[in-house]
Amino acid sequence: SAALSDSAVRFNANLRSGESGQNMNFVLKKKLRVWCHFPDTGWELGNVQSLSGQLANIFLSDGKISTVHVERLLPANPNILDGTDDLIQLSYLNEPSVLHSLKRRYADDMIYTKAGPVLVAVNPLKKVHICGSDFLGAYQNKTLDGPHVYAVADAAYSKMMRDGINQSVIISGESGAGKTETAKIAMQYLAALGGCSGIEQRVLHTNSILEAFGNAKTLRNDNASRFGKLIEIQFSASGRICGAKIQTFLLEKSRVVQRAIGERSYHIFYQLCAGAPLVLKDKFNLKSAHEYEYLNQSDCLSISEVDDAQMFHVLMEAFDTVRICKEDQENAFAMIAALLWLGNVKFEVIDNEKHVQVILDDGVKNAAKLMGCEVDQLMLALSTRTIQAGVDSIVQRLTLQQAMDTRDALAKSIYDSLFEWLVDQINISLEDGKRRDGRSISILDIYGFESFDSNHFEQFCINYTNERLQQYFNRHLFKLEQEEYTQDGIDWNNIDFIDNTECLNLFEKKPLGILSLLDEESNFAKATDLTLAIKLQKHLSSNPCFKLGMDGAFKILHYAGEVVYDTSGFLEKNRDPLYSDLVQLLQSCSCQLLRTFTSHMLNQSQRSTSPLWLNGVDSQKQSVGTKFKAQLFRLMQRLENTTPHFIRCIKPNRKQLPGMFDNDVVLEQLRCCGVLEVVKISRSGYPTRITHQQFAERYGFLLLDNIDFQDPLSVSISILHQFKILPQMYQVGYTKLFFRSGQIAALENARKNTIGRIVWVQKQYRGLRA
Ligand code: AOV
Ligand code: MG
Repeated sequence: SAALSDSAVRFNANLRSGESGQNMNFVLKKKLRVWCHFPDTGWELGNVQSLSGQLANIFLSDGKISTVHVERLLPANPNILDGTDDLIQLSYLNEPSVLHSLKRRYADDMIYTKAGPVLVAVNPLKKVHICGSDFLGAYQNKTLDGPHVYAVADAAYSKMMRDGINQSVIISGESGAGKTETAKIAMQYLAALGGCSGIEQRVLHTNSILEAFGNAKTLRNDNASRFGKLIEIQFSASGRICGAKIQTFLLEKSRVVQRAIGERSYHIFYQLCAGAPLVLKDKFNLKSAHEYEYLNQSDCLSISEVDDAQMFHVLMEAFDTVRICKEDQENAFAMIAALLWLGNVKFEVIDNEKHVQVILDDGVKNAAKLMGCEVDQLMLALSTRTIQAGVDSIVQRLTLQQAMDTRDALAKSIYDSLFEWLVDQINISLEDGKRRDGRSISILDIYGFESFDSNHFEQFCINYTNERLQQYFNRHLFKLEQEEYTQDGIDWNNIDFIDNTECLNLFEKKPLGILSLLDEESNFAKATDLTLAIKLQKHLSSNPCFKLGMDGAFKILHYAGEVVYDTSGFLEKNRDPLYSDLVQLLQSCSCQLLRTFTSHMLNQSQRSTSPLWLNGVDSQKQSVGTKFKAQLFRLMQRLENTTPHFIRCIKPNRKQLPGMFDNDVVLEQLRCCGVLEVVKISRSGYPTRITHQQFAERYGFLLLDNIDFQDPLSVSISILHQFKILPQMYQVGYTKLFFRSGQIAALENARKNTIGRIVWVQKQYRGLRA
């Protein structure tokens, strides 16, 4: 039957938005290739055989004939366009065609495809031979110019050198889509291009360090980044790498003490247990990973095909290359060991009110030794809390839950500080002391969009970051582009894109956005996760991106899909309390690193001049959500001062398997990130733009006729006429000329030849005189 299900109609309507009915009529009349949509099997390729009314007989590629309602058909591209390397070249731009192109290429290990100005990278999940020195050289010499991360890095570099403007490479995509690998490939190219002093090797090796301490196995990705990273690679005026600066964003510190079954904590814990040399093992009293509570609780200690011991050696080499001194390395490892032992600290209930004391065993003894404090001191800090009551202070014993939370809070804040301290040490090592201001290329690699069965405050922050980034992508590829056409008064039909402003408002609006409401609730001592859920429901139910879920959960309709968040733990994680007893403990430790951390913790909390400890907690501390939002705003501002280059990573399936291209999974990602719309806009758009003045200055001397007018616009028009640029290939705006792609090439060529001739004549002339 030709009856269409609701979803198919919606689906089709969605697809048709890019395709005029005219195209389809043409294809039907000429009996050309078409895509047929079948509810069970999806899109299939076929040829129109006959047509009667709204029903078409289609000869499918498997030899069968099927009768299909024309609503289920879309035009397919001629085979010559199969596997085209820029989607912009497709005659028909619809979802099945785009999918087909990507799939064809993917099957041949061609994982990169251009979508207008954006590079689409489909994760191969296996080694493909398209990187390495041969390819580096080929892109450098321009003997290869097909779509590649190298080509993007090359374009950024050339533009930086030519225009003197800082560039950025912005890599986005879901968790496991390949962002981090792509970022490394881009860095590799820049290192090859701008390297000579050896600093480029140091820059490259920072990846191994940051991944050991900031990446972990999740259910989505065996090497998932649990922090965001912006690395600014700095260049000298001659285009050589002279330094780098890394900025990181909100590390998921809860992972150190807790995570879902089947996931791991940070790689470094397992690497140290497996690979530490005997001296260190002795010194830290190290056992194997399964003996530590912090590691064995999630039923996952190893990653298939990863040798943690070997990775530890890679890490130590990276430390040496980046020039982190041995002492610092060992101090960092000692901290990791201290955290492992801290996780083994156990408590026993000692009275009817469920108050506890620490059991004196290996756990607390080793932890105290590695932290450089007395065992008694540590035991006391983990089982009691000092509370200020007027001028007096009262020491209160903790319950089991409170004591475990205190222990975990200590572990989390030590790890977080350790990570930041490491980033600081790396930055000190990569700093170019002589630099005033210069050119740079920044590469952004953040944690990708995540949706699990159960999502918490961490996913909330990660997905918020991705919304911000999507907004930046939209702004640059749609809004600014279209605004520029309109402002300059040229003919233009606006292209729709999925605007995510509403969703960002849901997060950011004051006072009625989630972050503000969360802060407000965090300030109530009596608030619970349930009162938070009720508050959100009360104020946000009118936002179309918000829905209340069951049992204190809420849903957000993200650009990349719907995610259900569990409010449990939101308040505590947002408050991220800093207990005065713990701060005092750390300050009294003989371990220098821990004392450094405390000053950092205190600084971070941005307290007023007089410390305000309420019930043993620093109440002046800025909430995690608010701090993170401010950080993101600063990031966006920094990116605004660069020329962005976008790479969209796509994961081909949800199983992390090579060679498996799941149409639905890919399509979903293409839709969410607006790749199709980007192609549409750049195809109908005018990617080259230049002011009348610049154009006249650059090409004016090519004019054959002597013209007596001087105004740039008239000069420009004469040039356009002389070179017979077709009127449909450009538009004249109030201040600029807008060209479709490929038009400037002919002019540039003429310019180069003419200059070549002039130089030749000058040489001859000089030769004659000499
Ligand atoms: P992500 O950065 O986008 O996820 P990764 O870059 O970590 O994803 O990629 C996930 C895995 O895919 C890697 O560990 C590799 O096994 C494989 N992979 C990715 N790109 C390539 C490539 N170009 N060639 C070969 N294998 C690749 V997350 O950090 O989870 O958002 O938070
Ligand atoms: Mg990553």
